[in-house]
Amino acid sequence: MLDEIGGSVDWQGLDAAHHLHPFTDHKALHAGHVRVITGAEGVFLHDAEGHKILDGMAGLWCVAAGYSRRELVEAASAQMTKLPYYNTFFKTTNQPAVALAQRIARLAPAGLEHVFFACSGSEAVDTALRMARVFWQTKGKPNKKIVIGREYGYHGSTTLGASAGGMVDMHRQAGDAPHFEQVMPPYWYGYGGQMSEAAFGVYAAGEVEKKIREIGPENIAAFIGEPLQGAGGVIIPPETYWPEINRICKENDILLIADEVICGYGRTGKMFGSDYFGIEPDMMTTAKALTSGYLPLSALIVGDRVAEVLVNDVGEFYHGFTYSGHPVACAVALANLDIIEREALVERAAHMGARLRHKLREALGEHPMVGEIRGVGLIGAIELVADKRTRRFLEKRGRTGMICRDYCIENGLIMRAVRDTMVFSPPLIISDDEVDMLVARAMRAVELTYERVKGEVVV
Ligand code: PXG
Repeated sequence: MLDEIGGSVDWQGLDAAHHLHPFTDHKALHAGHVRVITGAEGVFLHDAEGHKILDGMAGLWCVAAGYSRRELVEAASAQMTKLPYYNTFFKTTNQPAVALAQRIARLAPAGLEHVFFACSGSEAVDTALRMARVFWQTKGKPNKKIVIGREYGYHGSTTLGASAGGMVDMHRQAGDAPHFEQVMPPYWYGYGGQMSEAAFGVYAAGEVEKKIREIGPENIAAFIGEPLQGAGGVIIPPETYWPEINRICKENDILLIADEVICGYGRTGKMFGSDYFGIEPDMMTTAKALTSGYLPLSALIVGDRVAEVLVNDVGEFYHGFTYSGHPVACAVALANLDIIEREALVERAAHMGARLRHKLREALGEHPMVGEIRGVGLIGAIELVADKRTRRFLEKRGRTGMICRDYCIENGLIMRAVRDTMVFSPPLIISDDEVDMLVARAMRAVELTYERVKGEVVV
């Protein structure tokens, strides 16, 4: 047991010797310092060196209910004692999986009534993409295979997920399956030029329409998009964008997949990002906050149009995972949704998010290096720029973000840097005082960063 090994173990050395990390340059990691996280409670993490750090990212956008929730531990323990595992393949099911599927169908927008379980967001995306193509095959349109995604989109790290996403570094490393296309993201701050946000939203949606005309709707299975693009830098589309996408997908008979892996279960101040933005999806991929990250679980929520074909016409869908509908993960998800509903965490995300943005704007809104502070519910971003009047980014994009991220950690706050965009997504249970603490630490980090790069910034 770890505790029995005690304090004499060189965890960092062993990590370097044996542990391969996700999305990591290992040589750079080994030259530096890996932080050993040893515990957590509420919104705080503890590391092996005794630091207590405010987790402004809720892990990786997932720990909605906060750390150290006994209820979730007890739900897992009770289910492990009763039925730790059984599969859902061969004419079997289990009670937590059924109860959770029903619960999710109740929470989801009308017309999305069926749920396919997997373990990760990537697997949910992969499932959605295969299901979309099988849907069209079954309808006698096997050429409808192409999936349109967006630059800076993130849909996970399986080969199909990487290909659907818009991260070019992933495409370059064998994440470039055929039949995927990308269009511009609805990133007004970066790409909006002289257009108003509303006009730019229509313009960016028009790029999807243009792409459809170019490749022909008879070749396109689906459009996939995050309601707001999380990993790409919390890119929040203008409110004109999604209504246009709804229309374009309908007119061209293309399935609309909303990737709700970050937005789902309250992050935006609504239960789903689709509720917030008025998206009318045929399928929604969800994961992360479904269990608050306590166990790996994802749920693809399937709308009636696709479900009817799947159930009545496809025959066997040759797809699934050993752990699809895992009873322990589903039991934890049920307990987690109890917390989210009982503590009104969705509503809390809306009002705490408003408070957080208000306080950030008070603290940093006038700062010469801060171009924009944006957010929806408890997810948001601070754009660090060279010239806030012209929205010009800093030279060597990404360098300043890294500096700021390191100052955040030194000051007891985890924020992620995406290029020079500082992003945050704290647990939905964050309190007033903790919001104030987050803002004070972010402000200090931005000021320290400014001292390092102010030569580049127009005052
Ligand atoms: N879709 C979206 C929208 C995501 O944000 C996935 C799919 C894939 O989920 P899994 O569970 O397979 O990781 C994600 C995951 C980051 C970061 O650095 C973001 C994610 C994962 C890891 C890092 O922002 N999002």
